[in-house]
Amino acid sequence: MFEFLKKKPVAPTSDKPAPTTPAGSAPEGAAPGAHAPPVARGFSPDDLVRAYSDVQAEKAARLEAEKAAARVAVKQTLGASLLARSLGGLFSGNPKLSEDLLEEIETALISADVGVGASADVVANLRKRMKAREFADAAALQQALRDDLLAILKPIAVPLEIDASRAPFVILTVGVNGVGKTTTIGKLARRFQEDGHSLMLAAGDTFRAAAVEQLKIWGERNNVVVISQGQNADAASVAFDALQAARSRGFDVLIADTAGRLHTQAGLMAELGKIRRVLAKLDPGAPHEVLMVIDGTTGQNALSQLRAFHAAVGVTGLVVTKLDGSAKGGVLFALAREFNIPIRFIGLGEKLEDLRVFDPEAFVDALLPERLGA
Ligand SMILES: Nc1nc2c(ncn2[C@@H]2O[C@H](COP(=O)(O)OP(=O)(O)OP(=O)(O)O)[C@@H](O)[C@H]2O)c(=O)[nH]1
Ligand SMILES: [Mg+2]
Repeated sequence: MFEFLKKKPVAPTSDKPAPTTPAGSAPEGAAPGAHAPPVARGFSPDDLVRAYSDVQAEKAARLEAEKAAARVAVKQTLGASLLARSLGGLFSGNPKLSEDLLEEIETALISADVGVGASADVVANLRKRMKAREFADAAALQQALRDDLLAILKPIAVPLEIDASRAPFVILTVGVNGVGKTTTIGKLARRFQEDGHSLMLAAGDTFRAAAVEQLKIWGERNNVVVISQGQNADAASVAFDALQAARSRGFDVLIADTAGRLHTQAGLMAELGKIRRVLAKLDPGAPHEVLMVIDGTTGQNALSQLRAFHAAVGVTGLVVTKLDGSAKGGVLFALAREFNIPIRFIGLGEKLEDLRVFDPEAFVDALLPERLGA
């Protein structure tokens, strides 16, 4: 990032006080200065404007390329899901329009976690239009199904934007055990770094020593500062320290990990509310994003999980992971219909690039056959 600035003579050094790491663990080689925003002094306003446009253009080009790659990856992964296989099986034989076909579509949707309500609505609309003779053939019906499915997802496809005016932009990551929170944080950290944001992590999963280590090791490898207090520390206190540190050291983004917890454990759910309140003492707007990670193979239980987490901590964005596994592919529709909470990313695997910005068109197209057979 800021390639343009890098080519310039070295700017005068910052006169900021030497950074400290309260209760933190700055990894070796992760000099805080390396993460500080570029120093503006020594450059003319024009230089800065040009540098900013360069960065924006670079980011836009990367997003376009990423979108195209994501389309292919989503098709490959979701194309193997139960929903895609069922719909593919139904449509690929170019079936006759009939009530049986509608019932089979409804069964395919319900079986793939779309939810009874959403499935019934979609099919009722298709039935109405079929009776009105709006469809000449199965291809027209499939097109209408595509539009209806897309209409469910589009309102909640809102990408996560880091608002630079609210730095440090605080992301609190929550979810039940083993859904992929910490892995997602690693993937997000890489993404934000590529976007030119300086960032810090808070090891807020204090239940297990291994959890703190997992994040610290990741931070060391990737030159990211991780604030931790070790096992059994108060998670809210870790988050508070981390926000103080991120603020005094001028970081753009702070991502806080939390321990996985069952949505039915009232005490643990209340702890999330405490983290939220403690952060708000330092910055009334924090956390700016409460990102809930949901395992895409969970099925309808995902709805109860989201309901409980939303009540406890006010979820503002979702990541649905493991859509590459035994996920049936439909749970996003059920989530979208019941909650008006944006799906920010989907997880298609364990590698860094497997976290994809949620693109509803790519998603729906991956579930439907490209062309109908004879
Ligand atoms: N196949 C697949 N595996 C994933 C995905 N995201 C995460 N995982 C795997 O899920 C497992 C659990 O991931 P973690 O990131 O440790 O999950 P967590 O939510 O932090 O777990 P706790 O902290 O124990 O609650 C790891 O083996 C990850 O590699 C995904 O999109 N697809
Ligand atoms: Mg974890």
